Amino acid sequence: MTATQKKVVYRTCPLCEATCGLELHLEDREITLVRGDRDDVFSHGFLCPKGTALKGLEADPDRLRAPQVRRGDAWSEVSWDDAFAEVERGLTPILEQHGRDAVAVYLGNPNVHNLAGQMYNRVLLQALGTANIFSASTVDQMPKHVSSGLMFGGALSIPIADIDRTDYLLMLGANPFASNGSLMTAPDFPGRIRALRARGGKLVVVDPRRSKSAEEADEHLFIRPGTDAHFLFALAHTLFDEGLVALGRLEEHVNGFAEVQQLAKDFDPDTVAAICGIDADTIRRTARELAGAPHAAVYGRIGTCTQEYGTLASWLVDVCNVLTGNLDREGGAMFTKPAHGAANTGGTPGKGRGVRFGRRHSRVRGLPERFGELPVVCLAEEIQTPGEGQIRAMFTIAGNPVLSTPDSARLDRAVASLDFMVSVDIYRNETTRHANVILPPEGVLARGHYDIAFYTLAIRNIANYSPPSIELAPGEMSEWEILLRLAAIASGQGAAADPAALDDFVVAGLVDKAVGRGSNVEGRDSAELLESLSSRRGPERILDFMLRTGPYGDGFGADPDGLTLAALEAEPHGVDLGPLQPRVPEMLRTPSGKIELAPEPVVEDVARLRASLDRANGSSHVRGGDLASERAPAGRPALSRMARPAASEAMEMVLIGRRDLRSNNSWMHNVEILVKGKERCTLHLHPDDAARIGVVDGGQARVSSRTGEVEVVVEVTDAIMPGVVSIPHGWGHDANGAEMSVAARRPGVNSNVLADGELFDPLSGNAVLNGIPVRVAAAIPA
Ligand SMILES: Nc1nc2c(c(=O)[nH]1)N[C@H]1C(S)=C(S)[C@@H](COP(=O)(O)OP(=O)(O)OC[C@H]3O[C@@H](n4cnc5c(=O)[nH]c(N)nc54)[C@H](O)[C@@H]3O)O[C@H]1N2
Ligand SMILES: Nc1nc2c(c(=O)[nH]1)N[C@H]1C(S)=C(S)[C@@H](COP(=O)(O)OP(=O)(O)OC[C@H]3O[C@@H](n4cnc5c(=O)[nH]c(N)nc54)[C@H](O)[C@@H]3O)O[C@H]1N2
Ligand code: SF4
Ligand SMILES: [Mo]
Repeated sequence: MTATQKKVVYRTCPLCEATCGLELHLEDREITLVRGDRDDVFSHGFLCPKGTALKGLEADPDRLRAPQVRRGDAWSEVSWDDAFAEVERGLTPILEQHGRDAVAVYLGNPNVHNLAGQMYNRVLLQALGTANIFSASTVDQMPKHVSSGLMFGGALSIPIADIDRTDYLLMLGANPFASNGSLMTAPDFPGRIRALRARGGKLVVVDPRRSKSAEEADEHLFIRPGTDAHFLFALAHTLFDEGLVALGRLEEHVNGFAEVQQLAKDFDPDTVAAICGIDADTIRRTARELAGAPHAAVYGRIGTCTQEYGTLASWLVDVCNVLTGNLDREGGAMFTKPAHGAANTGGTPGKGRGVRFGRRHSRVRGLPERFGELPVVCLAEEIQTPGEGQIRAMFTIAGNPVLSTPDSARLDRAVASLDFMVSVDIYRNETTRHANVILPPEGVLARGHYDIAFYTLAIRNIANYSPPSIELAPGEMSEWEILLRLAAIASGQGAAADPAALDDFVVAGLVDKAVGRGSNVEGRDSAELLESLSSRRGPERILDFMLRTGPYGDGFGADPDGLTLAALEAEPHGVDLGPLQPRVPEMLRTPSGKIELAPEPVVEDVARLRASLDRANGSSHVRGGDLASERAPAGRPALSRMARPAASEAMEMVLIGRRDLRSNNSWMHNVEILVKGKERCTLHLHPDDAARIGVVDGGQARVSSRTGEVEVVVEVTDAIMPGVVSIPHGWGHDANGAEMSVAARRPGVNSNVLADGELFDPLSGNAVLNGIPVRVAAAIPA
């Protein structure tokens, strides 16, 4: 018998955007202890309960460890070769008979948390050649990509609030005390907020709920769901009205200033107050404080994106940053310069092609693509509507759309009706139970990690690579290899093709492109560069290449002190490349070389927002029944739905979501230590509303919308606005055929059966998940 191998390793936590450094104590393949890595250059020892739960996740007996094939309702474990052969058998005839678009892909959130997804999904997408690409982005941040693309010329040119140096943070629709931050990578967000306040700064939170972040703030403004754009426009109006606009050094870099001034005229605080529920004096004072603070930043997240005016709100966040001179300024909202490079660090500095939209449209509803993908609100109809181009097969990669996306009862039926489905996933859950083949990747410990996505959106320039902590177990396959083998099948090379050859091909393509133009290896010999990468394979080889050609890279010898993957391997606690630096105009990639403050598609959509002013003013006395009969048109839920019925009737309300510190969208509810204790999937209901409906704390309410109905446990709390209810998403683990035994014991309900696929932000195609019209009643016991 060999002795137990004990070791301590340092890894970046892959579970959320905060990128905390973990210190893991291992015995052989098992995690025995998780601690925050005190020497991590970014997180300095911070971790949250999910980080600790990595131990339970790795050990979870329900986590799939071998490929699964379904015949009817029966699942069996098969070898990798058999699994890929099954994929080839299922996929090939569909591609041959019905064409490339007959196969859809849905990419879920964990893809942005691992190297395989970041680097190899596009290889699979290219091999498939389908127009039917969907992802969690259109139930999340797509509006921010659209507004940033239009304003700055790149989907990922997203301004990041410089919270370590700001004096005033206006935060809308985010609850980093639960989420640990998003589109703003800042490990120990809570500590950074406390530091902001300790140095005399102010945090203002705008949210229909008094969230934990709101409790920790200097000021909390309750806002009616879906009215952030109105509120932000009223701030801009006040800035203009009171002569508080000061672009500073941005002046020469901005187009469209006069147009924004003109647009803001209609949104005076007195008009807007009635709509957003924040009084006019408070709006004016907030604008003055924002303008008066030496350094200030406006930051909006999920609550401002997943709503009816998601793109307008996302745009206005940055309009306010520009108008107060805080964009691209220390302590304001700045652009990260990531070590692995980005679209805005390559090519010609200061100018670019900008973004182009709507090259394709969805078949059934005609919704335009954004950045190569279609809105996920279209997925079910594209599966269910017969005709040329109908989706008959689907890949889901690290996604659980049956819980995560709107009208999920319908989507569940649609997915069940597919001719063939393949899931790359670690669980058999509500979505993957419908697959014919599930291909589970290796555990977290057996893979290398580097946060490509989140070091692009971080409050400092950070680079930190975690090598695999253990070898692949016998029978395990790494996710990048799975993706390449699927790509080989999709491109007709067959199930037995060698993924190594495809990997070589991918890298050679990247190198060729870089030597072609606009990089620190321009004009160099491709073969020489490939040779110096040749000791590595898979994601590590590509990462090394990216780092070396990135803005701090060694340029393959051009700068011997520059970054390489080897240099990062020598720094297990990461490398801190410093605070964010001003980057305008160098980072701009708009055709004009300017910040486009009033991009045309946005200006057009302002008309819709302006129309809502009249609608709201005309309908502020709407009674309960009126809204039930008024079927909201696409992209446009009715604005004012706070009407009150008599006691114990169904009440018209609006539904929003929330996150809990111990959850991770839908997929970590199978880890015991995260779900034990009090019920978390509850309906938050204001005491006044509870009294009207006739339901008490701990009772059951029935919540229904146009698309579905749930019965849910009520938590009466004055932390939520009257007229608004909240249910967290990612629950509803009672599906037949799923294999998540812990989650099934506390299933909760799926709030997305209530989310209406007809409601979306037209500019981005993003789903409306906050501000859904619902009726709430006491559930009558059966
Ligand atoms: N009502 C409402 N709905 C929402 C939201 C909301 O706020 N309200 N939020 C939305 C947001 S922001 C998001 S990002 C989406 C998330 O939507 P999805 O990405 O569709 O859902 P997740 O719950 O993140 O599911 C992740 C899947 O990946 C699997 N997985 C985990 N790790 C790995 C891995 O390493 N490799 C592979 N291959 N699979 C893995 C899990 O088992 C799970 O099946 O939900 C959205 N839905
Ligand atoms: N613990 C935990 N952490 C997570 C996740 C998780 O599921 N659990 N998911 C991760 C993912 S994928 C993401 S995208 C991020 C999201 O990170 P955040 O954006 O911080 O998400 P939430 O914590 O849901 O906070 C959103 C807030 O918006 C409020 N809100 C709802 N509607 C509106 C509105 O119309 N206007 C305004 N102003 N506010 C509104 C809600 O009440 C809520 O407090 O979190 C990530 N981190
Ligand atoms: S905050 Fe996010 S990155 Fe940090 S330990 Fe928790 S889950 Fe991991
Ligand atoms: Mo997300």
